[in-house]
Amino acid sequence: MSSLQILIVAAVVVLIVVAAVVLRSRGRRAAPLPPPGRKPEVEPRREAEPAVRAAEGRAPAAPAEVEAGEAAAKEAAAKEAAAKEAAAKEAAAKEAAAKEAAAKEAAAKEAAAKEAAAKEAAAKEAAAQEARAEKKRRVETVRKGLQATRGGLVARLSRLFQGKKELSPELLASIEEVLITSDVGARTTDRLVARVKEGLSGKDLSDERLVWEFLREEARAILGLRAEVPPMRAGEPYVILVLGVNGVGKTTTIGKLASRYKSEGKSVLLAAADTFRAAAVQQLQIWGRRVPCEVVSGKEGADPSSVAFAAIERAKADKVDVVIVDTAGRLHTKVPLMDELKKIHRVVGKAQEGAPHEVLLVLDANTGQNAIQQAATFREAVQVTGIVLTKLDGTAKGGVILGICDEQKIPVRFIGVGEGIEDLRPFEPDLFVSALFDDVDEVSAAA
Ligand SMILES: Nc1nc2c(ncn2[C@@H]2O[C@H](COP(=O)(O)OP(=O)(O)OP(=O)(O)O)[C@@H](O)[C@H]2O)c(=O)[nH]1
Ligand SMILES: [Mg+2]
Repeated sequence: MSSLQILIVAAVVVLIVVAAVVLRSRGRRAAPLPPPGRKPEVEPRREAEPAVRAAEGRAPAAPAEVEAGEAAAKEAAAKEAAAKEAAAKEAAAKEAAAKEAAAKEAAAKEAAAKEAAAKEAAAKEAAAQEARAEKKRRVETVRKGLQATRGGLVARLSRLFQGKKELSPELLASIEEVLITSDVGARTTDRLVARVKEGLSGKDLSDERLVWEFLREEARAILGLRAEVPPMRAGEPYVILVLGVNGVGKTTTIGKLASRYKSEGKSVLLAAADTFRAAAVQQLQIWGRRVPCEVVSGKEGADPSSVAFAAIERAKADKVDVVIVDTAGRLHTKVPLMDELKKIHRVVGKAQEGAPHEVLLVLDANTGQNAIQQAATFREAVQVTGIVLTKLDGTAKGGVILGICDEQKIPVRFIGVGEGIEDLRPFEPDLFVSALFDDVDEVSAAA
């Protein structure tokens, strides 16, 4: 082949190649776009960076490709926004639910607190009612024991004041007479009459309540002496020495007292230091079996102090809580009773430091004025810490209690209102005054 022929063939080949390239690029450009809103059947190829396109020998992205990319980006952004919105909604719902739960919990707590408060208030009211009923029961019991005194002193005073308009000298004289004959005592009667004169003159006495309120307050002031008794100490016997003339009720009171301490869970030991009568020891032993508790006694005629000493020694060894020492009310020896009692007091103090912790003087309410005299005599011999006034159940002379407290300034610790084991009551001035002067209905209303 000639060189010309070769040249022509080469030119033709070049032309064919150029034509092919041009046709290819035109064909691509003419490719139809998918209808709007419809996804292209084939995911449009993500346009490469211009540099890449150049490297591939392709032209930069055409406007249609850019639009498709923008739409995809918008769609992604919309999706992202929707996801964010959904997340925010979910968070808000969660927060609302948490708030609701917290509110419910707070409401439940409030309701529970209200219920608890209501229950507490109901319990308090029930306790107050029970306390009122209990006070009424106790006042009624003491009242029964004071029936005779109410019928004597109180009823007579009541009759005096009935319908009286003013405090005349005659009325004052009658009040004086009632008080004296109820064994209130001359000095206390004088003081009371003076106070009545001071407190009630010029007042309308036909208002009975005024009169009773006045007398009640006076009685309360006289009887409100406080007993100074040392506290019981664990491991040491608490020693109570019981004194009084014969027949006043010492041994009976000791039995009742022992029963009281036992019911409080204390261990008790009785010392039969009345050694002058065999019967006295036996009587205490009967009480010992009834309570029950141990009784320490000596031989008939033994030294009462030695019996008391031995009893305290035993109590210390056995770790007994309370020792109660019975004594004689009358001696058949030449030793005066008061000397004997002083000796017992001394010896008891040697057996146990600080003993006797209480010295109880037993007085029989029936003996009236004599009881005041007895209190004075015993007080001179030994330091009496308290009084037990017995047999209040059978006397109209209960007014003696006012005289004893007012004149001797010894607090009343217990009152005896019967022979039974339960018939010893701690003396509560308020209760006593209510039982003496008030109507039971008034007591329960005021409690
Ligand atoms: N009604 C009544 N009787 C009582 C009361 N206290 C004691 N008595 C009775 O009084 C009497 C004498 O009581 P006692 O305990 O033996 O008196 P006491 O002081 O130990 O007598 P002596 O050992 O002889 O000094 C007994 O019949 C008791 O039952 C009481 O509060 N009311
Ligand atoms: Mg006795």
